[in-house]
Amino acid sequence: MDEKKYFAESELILNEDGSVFHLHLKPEQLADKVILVGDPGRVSLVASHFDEQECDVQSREFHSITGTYKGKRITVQSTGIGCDNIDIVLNEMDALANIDFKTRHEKPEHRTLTFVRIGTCGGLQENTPTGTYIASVKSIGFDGLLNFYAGRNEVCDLKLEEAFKKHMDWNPLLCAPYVIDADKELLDRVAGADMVRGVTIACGGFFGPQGRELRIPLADPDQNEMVESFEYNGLNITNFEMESSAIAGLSALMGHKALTCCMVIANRRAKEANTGYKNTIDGLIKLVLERI
Ligand code: R1P
Ligand code: URA
Repeated sequence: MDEKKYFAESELILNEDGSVFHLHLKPEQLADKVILVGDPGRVSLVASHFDEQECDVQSREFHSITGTYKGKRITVQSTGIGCDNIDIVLNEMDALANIDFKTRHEKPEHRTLTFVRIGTCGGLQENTPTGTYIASVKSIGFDGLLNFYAGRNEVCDLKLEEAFKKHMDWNPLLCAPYVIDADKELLDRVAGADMVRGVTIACGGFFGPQGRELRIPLADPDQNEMVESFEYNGLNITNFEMESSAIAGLSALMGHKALTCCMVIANRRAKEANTGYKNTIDGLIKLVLERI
C-alpha cells in the first residue's frame, strides 16, 4: 500500500482556526492560479481588477485576496521582500493544496498550482531601460535556498551553473548559485512581444549582493561588469531582483508551474531610477491577469 507522508504539529504548524501558520489561509481559500507580489500594497491593486472577491486576509507582510477575474479564480498573495519569505509562502501554499489538514497526511492526488510573480527589478542591459517588462526565462539564485532541498541537481541547469561560476571566478565564501528554468508552457502563454525574455539573478540583498555600494566597499567591485558580460547560448543576464529563483526552484521540486515577470524601476548601467512606478506597474498586472 502507498503510505502517504504524515506531518507532525511542529513541522506543519496550523492555527487554532485551521489556517496555515504564517499566511492564515484555509485550504478552501486558495485558488489554483496564484499571483505573487512583493509589496503587500500591490495586492489591492491587483484585486481592484477582480469581478468579485471572496476573502481578504492579512498577517505580517503576507496579504492575500482570492477572487475572480473574467471568471478565472485567482489568489493574489504578497510575499514581502526576499527568498526567505518565498520559502514560507511556497511551502505553506503547497501544504494548503497537497496536505489534508485534518489527517496531516499528504493527499492521494497531486494538485498543481500556477504561480506568476509580478515584481519590480533593476535592469542590467541597454535594452532594459526603466519601464521595460522582463519575463525570466531562467533565474540564477544567489540566495542559496534550493541547496537545502534534495533533488536540486535534477531540476537545475547544471551546465549553465558551471559556465557561470567559471566566468565569475566564483568566490567559495558565497553560497553556490543555482539556475532554474521558468515553466515553458506558462512562459510562452504569458510572455508576449510586450516583454523582454531574459535571465534574472535573484539576490539575497538589495545593496551588496546587487553590487550597490553605499558607505561600505564591496568585496568584488567588478561583480556587475562580469554579470553584464556573461553570455550563454545567446542569452545574457538582464535583471536583478530577489525572489524569482526561489519561486521557480521550489515550484519545480513541488510539481507546480512558475514564472516571474518584472518591471524595471532602475537601470544600473544608465544609473537612472523611477520611484513613481506604483502608477505604471498596473500595465504589467493587466497583461498577467489576461494571460495567467
Ligand atoms: C526590493 O525593493 C524588492 O523589490 C523587488 C525585489 O525583488 C524586492 O522584493 O520586488 P517587489 O517589487 O515585488 O517587492
Ligand atoms: N528590485 C531589486 O531587487 N533591485 C532593483 O534594483 C530594483 C528593484
